[in-house]
Amino acid sequence: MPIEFAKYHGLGNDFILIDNRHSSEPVLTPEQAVEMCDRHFGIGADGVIFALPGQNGTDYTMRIFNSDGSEPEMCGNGIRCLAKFIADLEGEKAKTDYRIYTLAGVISPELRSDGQVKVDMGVPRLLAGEIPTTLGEPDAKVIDVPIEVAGKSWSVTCVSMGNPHCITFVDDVSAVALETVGPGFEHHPVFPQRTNTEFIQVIRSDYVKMRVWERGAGVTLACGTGACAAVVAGVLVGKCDRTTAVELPGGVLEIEWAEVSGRIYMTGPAQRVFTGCISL
Ligand code: ZDP
Repeated sequence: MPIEFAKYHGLGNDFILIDNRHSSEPVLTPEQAVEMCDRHFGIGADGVIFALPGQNGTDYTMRIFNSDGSEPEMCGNGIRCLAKFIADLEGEKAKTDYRIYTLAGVISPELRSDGQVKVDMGVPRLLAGEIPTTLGEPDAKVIDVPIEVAGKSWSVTCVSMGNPHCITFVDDVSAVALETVGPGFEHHPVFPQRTNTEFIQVIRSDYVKMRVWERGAGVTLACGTGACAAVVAGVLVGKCDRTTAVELPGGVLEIEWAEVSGRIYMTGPAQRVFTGCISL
């Protein structure tokens, strides 16, 4: 059966978007998503995102499969792409603000007139039991805790943006052997749901460089939830301002952790690359 799709990216974190408005179940299996994400035998992407009917009063539901077929709760760059995709599908009827139901709760992207998408990412979760990790007691925060990976001790801070993140500050991000150490973090027994891992180099308190090893996707050019988690970790350890720009290999995301509401706002681009039709 031929499946229509559109390819989008947010800072080079690329996704296949599927119009799934007619059904509340994804039209593809995780195995089919893996095939489509393959960069040599398929379309090529870091994940597949489905725009499904809304629930609980929301406009749409977002589901996503990673390139390995696993299903994350949330996806920051992906939800910016989803917002653009929906606006493109709706054409004249498009709105500027949407409420999207995700496995991490209701997330609200706003399409701004300058082409950027600003997303209310909700409130980060900091307790070990919520992340989840066994690096601390379930109701304690995990801030600057040592962990052994690839024969080295790293000091990590853990944050959930709906999906799990482990953040470590380094002197030089370009020196991190992501392919070697990434899997060691992702599959470490202290992370029962596995984890995304962000390596952060602080340039100034309001500007950091980040490289990421994503759960289920490996090295990617950007990670929206990861950039949010990194700024939260930076504030917690006293290295970052509440408004900090995060430079990723694919470009820059603006992150703000609002003091009063505790909500995180992420602003960045999302772009359509091409549309197509594939037979599986
Ligand atoms: O949590 C996970 O398994 C991630 N791989 C999901 C994707 C996160 C993403 N890169 C982001 O921008 O937040 C899409």
